[in-house]
Amino acid sequence: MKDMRDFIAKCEEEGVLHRITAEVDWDLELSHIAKLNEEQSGPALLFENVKDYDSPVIISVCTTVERLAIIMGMPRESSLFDLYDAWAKKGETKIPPKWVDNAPCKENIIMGDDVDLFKFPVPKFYPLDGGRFYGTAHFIISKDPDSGWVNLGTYRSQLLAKNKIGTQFIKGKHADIMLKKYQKMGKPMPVASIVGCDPILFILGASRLSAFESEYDVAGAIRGEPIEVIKGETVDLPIPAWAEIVVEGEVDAEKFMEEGPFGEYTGYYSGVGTDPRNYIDVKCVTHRNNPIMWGTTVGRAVTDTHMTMALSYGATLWQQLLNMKIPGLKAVYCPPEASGRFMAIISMTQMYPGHVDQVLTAAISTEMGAYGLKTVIVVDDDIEPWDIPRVMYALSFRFQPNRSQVIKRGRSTPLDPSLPINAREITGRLLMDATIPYEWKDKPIPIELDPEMVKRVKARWSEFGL
Ligand SMILES: Cc1cc2nc3c(=O)[nH]c(=O)nc-3n(C[C@H](O)[C@H](O)[C@H](O)COP(=O)(O)O)c2cc1C
Ligand SMILES: [Mn+2]
Repeated sequence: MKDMRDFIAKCEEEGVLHRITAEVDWDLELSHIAKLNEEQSGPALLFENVKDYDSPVIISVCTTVERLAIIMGMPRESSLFDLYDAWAKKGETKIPPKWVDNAPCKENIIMGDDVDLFKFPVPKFYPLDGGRFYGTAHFIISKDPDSGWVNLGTYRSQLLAKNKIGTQFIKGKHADIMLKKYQKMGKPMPVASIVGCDPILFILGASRLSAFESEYDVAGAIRGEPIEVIKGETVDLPIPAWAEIVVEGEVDAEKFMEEGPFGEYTGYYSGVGTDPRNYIDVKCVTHRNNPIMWGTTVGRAVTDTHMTMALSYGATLWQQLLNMKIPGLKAVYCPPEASGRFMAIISMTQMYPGHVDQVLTAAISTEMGAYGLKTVIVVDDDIEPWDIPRVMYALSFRFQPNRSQVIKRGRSTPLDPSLPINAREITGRLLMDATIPYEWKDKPIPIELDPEMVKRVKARWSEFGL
């Protein structure tokens, strides 16, 4: 799969994409159809007749585990954990991108004053959103001025003017770290925003790889071949050759525009009004003929964004835990209902006293877990971490508050609505031990049915009228 068009073809073959030919308004109508469709685990939607526009919009790409499996090139019936495990293993080798000289993303090149982003069918998602959001299922490419490390990060972009889109690089995100270096050098940071491409690139844009790791190299590793890239027209950055729409420009750390709010994946609006934020001053746009605009729904779980995060965050957490080489780890589950990032459930085989405590603290020490992960639950290996009724059982009959811990301080996400709106930088964490302690000599004796009696009862079953 090299681009969005391959994904569409594959989904049509598998019967999980639906084309909507009726006219639909980009103003709330499109996003509301998508949200309601996602609540019933519907197909990916390709809107071919968007009011005021000639080009299509695709949405609900990542909403089901089945479609995530299609994107990863895995069997349709794979579980989320199968995808984590494949990602963790393939992602260990890195395959850097390959430069090409000609690319479909250059079919149309628009420079300077001719740039007009209102020519693309950009949706407005929720009633109190500050405007239309050009960048939801997109990512921003930037380069570290010291090391040349190329980063892909998904940071929302509001359409602010015909040649300006907002950015919201939350503190410590890789683009934020880079932007601060450009600021010290007294220069704006060259960037490119990519819309519509091999979906694995967007999922990687939203994943929390460690600093100095390029999302391109991991995408290549998952694909088993390098991602094809081409130089930008005005920026010295590698651009995915098969992208639908490429916005090139620069971000000046000292220039701001009013941005937001946006109906976020927490189910609440980010903030209460607008906030001054940096923006991309667009110098050039290149796009394919009949470019496909791509959006992702946010809002209350579970939507497309939650599924994207459940894969990207869960897979990175699993990979980073495996890299710690702790014995006994069996599986991890990051529930989509928690957006794959507020809660992690880990199942493990205990091998020594204190082993569970090691795993609980390891999870919040990974790059992934050190950011916003609030609750970690460890269960014994007889329970699958995605089997929520069994997890509830363990939380009732094995969990003991006195063997669990509250960590008072850790890095939070400023979007967590459980914290006061002006104090969201630091979060607490809860580490829940829902296992039977390894060191207990006398363990509770589980009730097993008598096998002979089961046989006898089954033989007589019809006699009981059951
Ligand atoms: C749809 C969507 C929108 C997102 N918006 C933002 C955002 O506005 N700001 C931000 O810092 N992170 C945002 N994220 C989360 C980042 O993509 C994620 O933290 C990622 O790790 C950032 O890349 P980096 O690790 O290379 O900095 C968003 C994720 C998704 C899926
Ligand atoms: Mn990164």
